Amino acid sequence: MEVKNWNLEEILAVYHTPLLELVYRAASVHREHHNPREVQISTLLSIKTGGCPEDCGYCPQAARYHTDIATNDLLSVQEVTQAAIRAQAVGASRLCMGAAWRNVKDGEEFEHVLDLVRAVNKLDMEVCCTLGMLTENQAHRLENAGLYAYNHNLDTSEDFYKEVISTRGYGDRLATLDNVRKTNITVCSGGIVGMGEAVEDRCKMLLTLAQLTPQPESVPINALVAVAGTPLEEQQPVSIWEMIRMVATTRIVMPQSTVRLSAGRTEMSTEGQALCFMAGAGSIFAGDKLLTTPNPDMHSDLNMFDVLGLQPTPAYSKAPKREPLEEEETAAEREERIRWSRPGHKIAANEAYAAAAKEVRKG
Ligand code: SAM
Ligand code: DTB
Ligand code: SF4
Repeated sequence: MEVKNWNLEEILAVYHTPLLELVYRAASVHREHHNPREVQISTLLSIKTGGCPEDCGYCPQAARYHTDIATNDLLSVQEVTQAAIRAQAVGASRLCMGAAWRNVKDGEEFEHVLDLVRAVNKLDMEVCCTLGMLTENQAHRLENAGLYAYNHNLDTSEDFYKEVISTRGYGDRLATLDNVRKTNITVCSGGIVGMGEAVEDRCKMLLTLAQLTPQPESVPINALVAVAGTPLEEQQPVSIWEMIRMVATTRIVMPQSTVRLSAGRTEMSTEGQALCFMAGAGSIFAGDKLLTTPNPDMHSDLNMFDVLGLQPTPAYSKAPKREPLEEEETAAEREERIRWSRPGHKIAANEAYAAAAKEVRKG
């Protein structure tokens, strides 16, 4: 299929289309490429929580801020398998395992993650990981273990990113997506709305994603969950109309991608979410918790599916399952000299919140 070559002005024009016309147009594109009756139920599982060395201004898992989350080390194969089976029993066909890491490091912990991937893959669930920055070799090892998708968000535009994060660079995010692309793992990359960014930043992020070849198979759209103790705690919840516009614009600009209505649904009514599904959202995260923050309870989501006449998407409807492969013996030893960048510029809010957290710890 020929992919349209978008520019920023065109994407902005789509975003600013009168709302009902925008939803109608997005719904029409959605129907051409996806089954509008189906929405995938995905489940998030934090396999390693908190204590992260990064300074992402939105994130409750950054060790330098004082937030009220329970940290934990890597979950066992048994704990993950049980969580996956529970999720599958209520209709989930995809499990996304998240780790509060800056990047994947070779060694015992990565070997354990490969075991987790093999265990979930055996259950015939689409297995996704979000583990931070990833080298090409690590991507191949995850591929061999049967990983179906890798999530690594651009979060926002390159310019606004610098106002939110100083410990990692936008170029490294893109390099990680490129490494994933060198494998058969599908790419999942999107961002967050409501961090104080301009509409132009949202559209610039969509432009960057749309220009990837091929475009990402999945694009999660998160509404910021403003968590006490993080530098973005004072951000006001983003309006549902902006979420609908963002979902619809994503759908139009990347027609084949699964648009994932991700964090922030506790603030959204069923009616608001219905318009997001109409506008092309094809997945939700279900279960009481996202990684560390609350999510609507399963019962109310199943009720929403009932009211809206939606069905959960079965596993592997967009790309076939792959069986795990034997690893080449040399794979783990192949030398890679990756140096991830650390821009290290000053972000006043991040520094103030880190300093305040230090005081709390002292006291
Ligand atoms: N540490 C890895 C990384 O940053 O790539 C993986 C886990 S990280 C929690 C995954 C994504 O969750 C982030 O890129 C961000 O888009 C999203 N996220 C984190 N905190 C959030 C929040 N408070 N509200 C909305 N989305 C959030
Ligand atoms: C994504 O885009 N959103 C999910 C998933 N990918 C990893 C994460 C949302 C996290 C929300 C904050 C929390 O619960 O810690
Ligand atoms: Fe760490 Fe990821 Fe949170 Fe950033 S978003 S602080 S990298 S867990």
